[in-house]
Amino acid sequence: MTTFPIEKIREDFPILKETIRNKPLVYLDNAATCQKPQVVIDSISHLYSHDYANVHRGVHTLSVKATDRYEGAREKVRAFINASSTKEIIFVKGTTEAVNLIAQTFGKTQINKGDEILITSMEHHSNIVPWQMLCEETGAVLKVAPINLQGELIFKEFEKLINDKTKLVSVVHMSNALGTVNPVKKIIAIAKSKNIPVLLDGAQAIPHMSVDVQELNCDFYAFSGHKLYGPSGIGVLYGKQALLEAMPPYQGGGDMIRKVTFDETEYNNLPYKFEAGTPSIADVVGLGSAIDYLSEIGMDKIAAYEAELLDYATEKAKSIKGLKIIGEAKDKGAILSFVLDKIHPHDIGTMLDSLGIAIRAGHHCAMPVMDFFEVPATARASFAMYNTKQEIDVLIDGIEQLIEVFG
Ligand code: C6P
Repeated sequence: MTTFPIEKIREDFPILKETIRNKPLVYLDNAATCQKPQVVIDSISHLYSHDYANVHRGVHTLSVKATDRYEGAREKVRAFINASSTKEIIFVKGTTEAVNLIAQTFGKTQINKGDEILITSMEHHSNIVPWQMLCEETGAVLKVAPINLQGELIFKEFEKLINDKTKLVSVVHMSNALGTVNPVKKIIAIAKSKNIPVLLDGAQAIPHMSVDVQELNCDFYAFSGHKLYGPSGIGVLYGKQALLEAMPPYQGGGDMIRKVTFDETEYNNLPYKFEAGTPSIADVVGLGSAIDYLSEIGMDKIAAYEAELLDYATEKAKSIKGLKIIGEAKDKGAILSFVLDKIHPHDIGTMLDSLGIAIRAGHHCAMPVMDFFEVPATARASFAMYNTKQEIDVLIDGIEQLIEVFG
């Protein structure tokens, strides 16, 4: 048993004191978005109350203060994922925008007719659709590496799909629908041996484990602030400097330029070349506070605690007759996707809500995963560091109750 400061952590999240339908809230929809600690809420409020102005534009004191806080948060992100420079940290709206940015810039300039982009069959739609759109525009081909019935990537098949035509490998670090943690180091090593760049969709991995982009040696890493205890509407694209330098801008406008005439425009240095327009200043600052908060607790401690939660929940779930877990990879993050005999996942979600338990029921924006497992949807309980075994007991009791009612 780890000595994880769970009581103190729960105190830090005001929403956890809410009641839903007269029951204490049991929030198990963290893969969709997670709740915010008071320090994040306060940092946004403090910025707007004391330090707010536009960034990079004014010589006045408030603008300098706001710019310092904005750029300070960029340095926090850099340190958190161990990028070698803040030039490699691009603020975007979220994982979805990060993948689209790569597709529309790197993709449009480096990927041509007949070239191949390799993904896996456990991807979120955000790591499928932007590539389909690019393939439609360029005539490139999307290749999909298969998974097995445990929800693991079949590495041998993945390896076979890499060839001279592969121009990008883009894979999810941790699956939102299954919880599978992909063998990303192995994936990157094989891609690198053939000089193929790798993009990791880190939307789910980032809140659950420590991520070191230099150690991983990935070329791009994308994640969303709202799944990392930070605000929604902000996310990060990490990219290796040399690749980012060579890429054209994503959008045109203020801040991404050095000089504009009607004849031509000279683009700004990294990272600003990719940050057109007034950014989401307060959300960046809030994300910086979330990173401070997590760093103080320690990502390794969080990972160890959540592994205990997942083991506990998995064991209990397995003891329920008629419950089938979807996604049983050996290496798995804190996500429990399941179906029940004869009860539709939406009914599971609605019934659990009446007990104050928030889970997600649906296809989780991963329809091909549902097709593979031949289910229309799953019920998904996803855990965060503020969840407890007692809450898992409430979930398991709730499932048992609904089996009695519907089953
Ligand atoms: N998954 C879920 O309930 P955005 O929406 O841009 O912040 O993140 C998109 C995204 C990309 N990749 C993965 C692996 C994800 O899990 C998500 C978001 C949420 O599972 C909402 S669909």
